[in-house]
Amino acid sequence: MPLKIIRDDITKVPVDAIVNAANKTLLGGSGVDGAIHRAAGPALLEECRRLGGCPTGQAKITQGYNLPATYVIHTVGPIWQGGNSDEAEQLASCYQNSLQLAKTYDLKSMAFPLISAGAYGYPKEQALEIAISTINAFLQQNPLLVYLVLFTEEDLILSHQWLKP
Ligand code: AR6
Repeated sequence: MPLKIIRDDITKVPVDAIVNAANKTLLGGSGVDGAIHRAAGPALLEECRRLGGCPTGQAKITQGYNLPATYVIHTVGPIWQGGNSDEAEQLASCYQNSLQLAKTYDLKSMAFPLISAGAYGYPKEQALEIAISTINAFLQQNPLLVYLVLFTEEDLILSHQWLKP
């Protein structure tokens, strides 16, 4: 099944797992991370404290608590530094490791935000390209319903332009 690109608030999406664009501490932050912690409630932070952080490009799973999603997969995107510091490989690893975790947990559906494309400054077109190509490569081998959830109309339009042949 091909990737579905939608505009929504990821905290409202009823899937088996939503992915959080976290930082290495896994202790919360602004952007989508803040929104997920607010919607999930304080028990999420309690569980995150026990995880001991997460390296860039890796992913860890928790319960979803008050979210409609059953689980949250926390991944840490790279901070954009101009493009010559392995940012593309690290960003692709975020998607791959999150998808792999979903497979390990036998999940049927999951939703990603556009990792690194906010506070971490990754250029949106390039972030979109990596998200779409990495997820679609995985979906050629694995049955899973995957949403890429964009937060603004502008990002959705950008994704349509990018998807044009
Ligand atoms: N639903 C879907 N997408 C959202 C939502 C939402 N509710 N809120 C924001 N976005 P960012 P990063 C989009 O900054 O760049 C945090 O402080 C947003 O428009 O959330 O990976 C962490 O703790 C953008 O396209 O994540 C880290 O310190 C995308 O989510 C740092 O920010 C990612 O923006 C991570 O930065």
